[in-house]
Formats: sequence, structure tokens, C-alpha cells
Amino acid sequence: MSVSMTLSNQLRRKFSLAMSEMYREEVPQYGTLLHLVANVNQATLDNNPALKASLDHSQNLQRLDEERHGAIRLGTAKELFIMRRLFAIFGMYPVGYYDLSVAGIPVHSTAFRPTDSEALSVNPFRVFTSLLRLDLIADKALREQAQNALNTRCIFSDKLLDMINTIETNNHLHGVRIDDFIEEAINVFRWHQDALIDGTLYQQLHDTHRLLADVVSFKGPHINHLTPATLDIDAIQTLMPEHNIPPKAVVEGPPPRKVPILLRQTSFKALQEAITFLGDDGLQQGFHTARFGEIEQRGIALTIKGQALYDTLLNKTRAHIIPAGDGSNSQEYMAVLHRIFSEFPDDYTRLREHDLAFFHYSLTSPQTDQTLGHNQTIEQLIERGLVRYDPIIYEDFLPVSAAGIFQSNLGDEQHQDIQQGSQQALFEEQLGCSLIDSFSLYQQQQQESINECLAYFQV
Ligand code: OOG
Ligand code: NI
Repeated sequence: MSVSMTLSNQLRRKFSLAMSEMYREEVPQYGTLLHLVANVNQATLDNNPALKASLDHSQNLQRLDEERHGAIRLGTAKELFIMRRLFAIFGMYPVGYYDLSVAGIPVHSTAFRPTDSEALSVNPFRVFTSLLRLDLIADKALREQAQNALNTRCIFSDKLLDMINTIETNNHLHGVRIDDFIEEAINVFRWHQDALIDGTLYQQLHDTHRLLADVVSFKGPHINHLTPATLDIDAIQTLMPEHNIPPKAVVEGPPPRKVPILLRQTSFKALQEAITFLGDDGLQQGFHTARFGEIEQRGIALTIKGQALYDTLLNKTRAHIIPAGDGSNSQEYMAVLHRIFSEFPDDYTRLREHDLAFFHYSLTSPQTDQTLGHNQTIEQLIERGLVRYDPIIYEDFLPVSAAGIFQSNLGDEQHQDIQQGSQQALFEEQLGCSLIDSFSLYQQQQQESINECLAYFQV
């Protein structure tokens, strides 16, 4: 049991707005990016009434301005366990397993997000949550030092832990004030300028893997980016430099298409920020780069078959060319990607016919005569114009893209070798529950919409 959906929706909305406000204060370029995104979205809608109508129909217009995701990196199993309980109160549940070790990053991750379509339309805030894997670090002595540092920190305040317990026990706020709860929750993700460790250990961690330094050195899992949604990611990629925001080399994910699929993402390079280390001889100053901003453009969710085709074409592209971090081959990469993806059907009719993507089915008119569709199959109802289909939006992440986002902000120049190996069962044990399978969610959403249409005509 958990709090009601109405309450969790309300809390998630406040949480995501408060997070955005905090991040705008902490990282001013994020504010600039938000302005740019809002302007480009408005211009895109003004120039494209059909797009506006379709977003409006699928209720995706209203969530556009609130749409965003963020990312955090945790240090211990205990932190992950409590984070899962905190996010559950916001109606965010762990969907999917991402093994980033294959890309040389010592973490495994999940995305906490709303799973219900109504909740998603109220506010789709997601947090890509990674857990550091010290087991992948070869240097045993350093591993122990890192573990010791992590063991000394407590990222949740006692007040917040009490609030989580109270809300869980009662399945309601039970006297906890909403604003207090949001404030305590937001504090977990704040930036801490003071490091938890001394400069020497920081340097050792940093030189072993920059991600290690980012997770182990601080008192909390600072939110490392927030990501608003754009309707024209290519326009923003081009406009960013004009606004003094240095973009990463290429947009991750599929190429630009008439009909967008999955997820396209790009980010701006992480800021260099002053930090203060602990030291025997007093405090020492240093610098750390971790926090950045990102934008995303979402398209239709793919079936297992569609996802397999996407993976095949992306692998084929990357066998030809890997995008360089310095942007030197970006145009060539985009050209190859575009050419190889020409094999992927680029209209909703064929995506549906070939069972490559998920759709939401609905009546073309709420006043349809029920007898018209009696005993018809869903295909017949579509042929007769009684039922329409619209894309179900992809709500998850892509492992290769996520690796690209991590890498562009950990410094592309460094190639730090780590061991590999997926550990989903261990992750689930530490999380305290099973991970939800995203394909089942989309499948269920599609099936429910079909059932509703069929039921309407069962008179
Ligand atoms: C997470 C990177 C992944 C995305 O949008 O794919 C991610 C991180 O850098 O911690 O946020
Ligand atoms: Ni992201």
C-alpha cells in the first residue's frame, strides 16, 4: 500500500517544480536553457498547428512545460533502499535495469517514474538513479577507503526519515506538512561545496574514475542535471553556442525523423565548480566538474521487435563510426546514422502494421452510434473510421545514450578501464523490490485502450 494517487501526483508535481527552482539557482545556465527551450517550443507550435492538435489530443501538450527528468548517483545499497521508499511517496517506481559497466562506467541504474498513464499526464517527472559499483574497481585499498567515506555519510536527515516512516505507516500524510516534506526531500539533492574527504583521496578517486570522485567525495547525491523537453532538439543543439552554452558533440539516440521514436537527448558540458576539501593542514580548495543541463525529445515507444531493430541499426552505425567527444566527426556520424536508419519505417501506419511500436486506441467521436461497431475487431473498427490510434510516448531511457551523456560530462578525453558484468538480481535485492519491465507497461496500456474501444461496441 502507498499514499493515494491524487496525493502522490500532487506531491510529485511540487517536488519536481521545487527541484527545478533549486537547480536554476544553483546552475544559472540551466535557467538560460529553460528559456531557450520555452521559446523554441512556442515557435514550433506556432508553425505547426497539426502537431499542436495532436499533442493536445493525447494530453501531451499540458505536460510539456512540466516535463523533465533528473539524475542522481548513489553510493550505498542502504541509500538506494531508502531512496526507493522516498520516491514511492511521490508515485515514482523503479522501471528497467541499465548496466553501464559495458560502457566503462562503474554503476548500474534504474529510472524511478510514474507508471500509470493518468499520473504521467499530471506530471511525468523521472529520476535516473545510479548506484556506484565499487566491486568493479580493481584497487582494493582504494575501494576500502571509498567505502569508509561513504559509510560516514547520511544523505537523509532524521526529520525526513521520520516523515517517510509516518507516511508509509499511515498511507497518508498524517500530520506531515506538505511544504516541510518537500523541503526536506529537496535538501537531499542539494549541492555541497564542502567535500567529505581530503584532497589527496579526491585526486586518487578522480584518477581511477571521475565518477568515483563524484559519488564518494560529497555529503549528498547532488542532482547532476535536469532535463526539460523540447519539440525541436536539433534547433536547440544549434542555438546553444549562441547563448554561451557549450553543447555535447552529437544528439544521442535515433536520427531526426518525420515520426519521432524513443528518445533523443543532448546536454551541455559540466561546469567547473570550486570545492573545499578536508585537510590536516586546514581546508584546501579544489575544483570539480559534475553538474550540467540536458534536453530531450521523446517519441513513440517501441515494441520488443521495434527495439531490436533500433539496437541493430544503432550497432551497425557505431560499427562504422563512433562520435568523437570533441565534435570533429559529428556531421559524418549524423549522416551515417541517418543513412542506416532509413530502413526504419517512418510513418505510424507502417510502424503499427509491422508491430514495431505501441499505440493508444480511442473512439474517433464520443457520440459514435454503438451499434455501428457491433462484433467488429479492432482492425475493422479502424477501417470503418470508428477508432483512431495515437502514439504511446516512450517514458524510459536508452543505455547507449545514457552512456554518451555520462561520458560527455565525465570528460571524453579520459578512457578509464573498469571491469564488466551485469548484477540485476543484486540491484533488486538492495533496492528491496523487483524492477518493473517497461515493455509490459506499454503493452498493458495498449491492450487496455483496445479493450475499452471493444467494450464500447459490445451492446
Ligand atoms: C545519468 C546519465 C543518464 C540520461 O538522460 O540518459 C541520463 C548521469 O549522468 O548520472 O540521465
Ligand atoms: Ni538525463
